Amino acid sequence: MSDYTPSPVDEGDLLERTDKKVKPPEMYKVVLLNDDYTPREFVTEILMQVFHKSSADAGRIMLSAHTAGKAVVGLYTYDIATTKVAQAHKLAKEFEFPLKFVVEGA
Ligand code: TYC
Repeated sequence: MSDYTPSPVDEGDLLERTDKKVKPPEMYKVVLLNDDYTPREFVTEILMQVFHKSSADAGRIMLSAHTAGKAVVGLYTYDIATTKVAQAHKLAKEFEFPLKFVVEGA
């Protein structure tokens, strides 16, 4: 037998949160930086494979970075943003391209 003795509040009552302690997570921008060496197709592929962008969105984001110098890829929690950027940098390094992303507070 267990020693557990339910308190009245455990006996089928719905526990409702009365304060507002649960905040949505802070979001961070992943920003794509232009460079003169990484092929456009490679950038587009990374945006599709790592950031799950459609072909059309990936092409638009790549072109925006190419012309403006940088482009926002999306908003993510800190862990997801830094993980995706690390994956993208690893792939770029494997192919010896200088492609860079930065994570910024949103
Ligand atoms: N500027 C690169 C070229 O002309 C293409 C490119 C686009 C590279 C966007 C990086 O974030 C970038 N090959």
